[in-house]
Amino acid sequence: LEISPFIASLPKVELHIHIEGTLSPALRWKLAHRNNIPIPYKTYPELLDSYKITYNHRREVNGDNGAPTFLETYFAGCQVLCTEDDFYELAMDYFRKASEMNVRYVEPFFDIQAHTKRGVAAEAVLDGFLRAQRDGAKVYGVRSNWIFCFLRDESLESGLEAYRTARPWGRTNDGKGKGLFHAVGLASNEYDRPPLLFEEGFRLAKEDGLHVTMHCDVDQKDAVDHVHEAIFKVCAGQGSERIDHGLNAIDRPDLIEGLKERNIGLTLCPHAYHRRQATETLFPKIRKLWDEGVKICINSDDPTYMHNVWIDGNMMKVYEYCRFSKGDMIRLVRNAVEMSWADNEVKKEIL
Ligand code: ES4
Ligand code: ZN
Repeated sequence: LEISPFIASLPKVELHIHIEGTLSPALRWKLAHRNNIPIPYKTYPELLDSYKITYNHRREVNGDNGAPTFLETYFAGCQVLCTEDDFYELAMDYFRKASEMNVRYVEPFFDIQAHTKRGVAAEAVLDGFLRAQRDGAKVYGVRSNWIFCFLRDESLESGLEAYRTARPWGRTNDGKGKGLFHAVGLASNEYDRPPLLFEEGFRLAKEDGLHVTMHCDVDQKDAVDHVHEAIFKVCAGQGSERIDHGLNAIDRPDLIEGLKERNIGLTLCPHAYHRRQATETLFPKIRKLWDEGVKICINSDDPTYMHNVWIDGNMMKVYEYCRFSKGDMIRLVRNAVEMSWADNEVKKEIL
């Protein structure tokens, strides 16, 4: 699908993008050589070819054919990120790309445990992103508030330790934080890892005055149960403030009602689902959520690992396949502003 001038010029807000999922093959190649990190591709074209494959979320889908899963390829890409400058460059590359797409405001996720477990200092990750947060706004006019993600396939204890380490970079309600991140999320492999396992992490973050969101990815095992927990159970029944994906809510009226009643919005990533669902199956579901009055916005997830489809390509898909009007598309961006955790003064300035 070619990006239409209307979609290209529309001001945009991105609320569901993993910064590590924006690592371009070019930067990965450069950093691999700069940091002396071996990568399993002898030439740059071979590396490029590896991005054309659609990897499965679970090994069992094709039997164990030795192919890596999607998340294995994503974490393999992370290995070249070592120094503060690497994290700065990763984020600045993204902010440049965002400004080219008329993205005005972003809430990027970061997976600090993916880096500390390789021996990278937490300070390198956080200071690199902090510098990019400031320079991205100054140089490219893209403002950002970041989201610390717990890796849900690691232990709760590992997540809590990462949170304690990162906490001085958060916008905590003691007023002492550096203001990089203002929310926590939950990412990585959710197989048998329901949101409630991380309730203590969410509670700590809430006590610190941070916002809370969590992934409930599409068609995972127990998907509707995870959505139910995210709406009704996490943090003393207050639920989460947003859900990342959450498309399976469409299968149950009580979940649709819960989302509407509690004004919990879904950050959808259409192309991520379109990789495995037919057009005629997927887009009517998104259209139905919209018609039911569930608050949704359109995002890109891991664009460089998803055929290089960014937020503009994702918006183009729903514009075309959900038959949304131009007014609907503007409403989707307004939804993103409302769902965002920007300060009210910033919200007024975004569009
Ligand atoms: C992710 Cl596609 C996906 N699912 C879960 N966690 C993630 N982190 C980055 N991409
Ligand atoms: Zn995601």
